[in-house]
Amino acid sequence: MSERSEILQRLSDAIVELDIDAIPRLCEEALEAGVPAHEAVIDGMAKGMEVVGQKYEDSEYYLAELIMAGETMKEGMAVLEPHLRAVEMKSAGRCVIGTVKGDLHDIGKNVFASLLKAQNYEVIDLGVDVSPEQFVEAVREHEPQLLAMSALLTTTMGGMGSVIAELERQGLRDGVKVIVGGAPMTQEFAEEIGADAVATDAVMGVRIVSGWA
Ligand code: B1M
Repeated sequence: MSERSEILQRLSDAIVELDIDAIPRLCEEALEAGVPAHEAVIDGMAKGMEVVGQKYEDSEYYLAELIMAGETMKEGMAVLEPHLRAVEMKSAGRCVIGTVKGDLHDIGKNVFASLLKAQNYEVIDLGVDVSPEQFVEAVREHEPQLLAMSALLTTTMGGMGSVIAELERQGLRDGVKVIVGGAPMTQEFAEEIGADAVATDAVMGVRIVSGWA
């Protein structure tokens, strides 16, 4: 195993083991070894999150472990976020972003927002559990070029369609590009709700929107 893949594996393992004390040091080690920050997030810590999710499905982990895994990943993000500058792209514009109503998952959204900021986007983050009315109001107020919505639950992703329908109803849809993201997204879903693009990982998402700039 190369040094890089060994470090990525250790990052993933630390998330699975909920090792909140070790994660900042491991992130520092990854950076020192020349691993780009976005790779440490996506190919390291987020891989561990997939294992955590699987353990939760297998009833090996419970809600307490999900919470702890989220906290552990946030500790790692605190170290890596200032270094999320590795994706080379031109761009700039304004983006309104949020996690849809009923959904409290924000780690992936925050990764996407950090990467956008690193590309000189002005990011207006509405947080989690954002209602269609709040999204539409923010689009009216801030007139962004980009609206980015995140959802991790299959039960909440439908809310994205309500936002787009409301933008259309209020005559705001043509002025903004819409990208939807999160693990349960599919191209078919994005087409069905009338989104301009879909991303199941944050780097992919930033590449897509950079192409629009
Ligand atoms: Co929850 N949870 N969770 N959870 N949680 C999942 C999503 C789940 C898949 C676990 C499982 O069962 N395997 C499952 C959803 C099942 C489903 O809908 N089919 C689930 C469940 C069921 C739940 C609860 C219902 C549990 C309960 O209460 N019984 C509950 C719901 C609460 C709510 O939202 N109303 C719940 C709660 C939580 C915590 C709060 C404890 C915590 C979140 C903490 C937080 O976000 N602050 C949590 C966690 C940590 C997870 C897992 C383990 C990890 C998610 C994560 O942060 N991954 C997750 C299992 C999994 O994902 N395998 C799970 C790391 C992150 C970097 O990845 O968020 O996928 P991700 O983001 C990626 C891409 O998706 C993409 O880029 C990121 C990086 O590449 N991306 C975008 C995301 N948004 C984007 C937007 C873009 C572009 C790309 O543009 C707009």
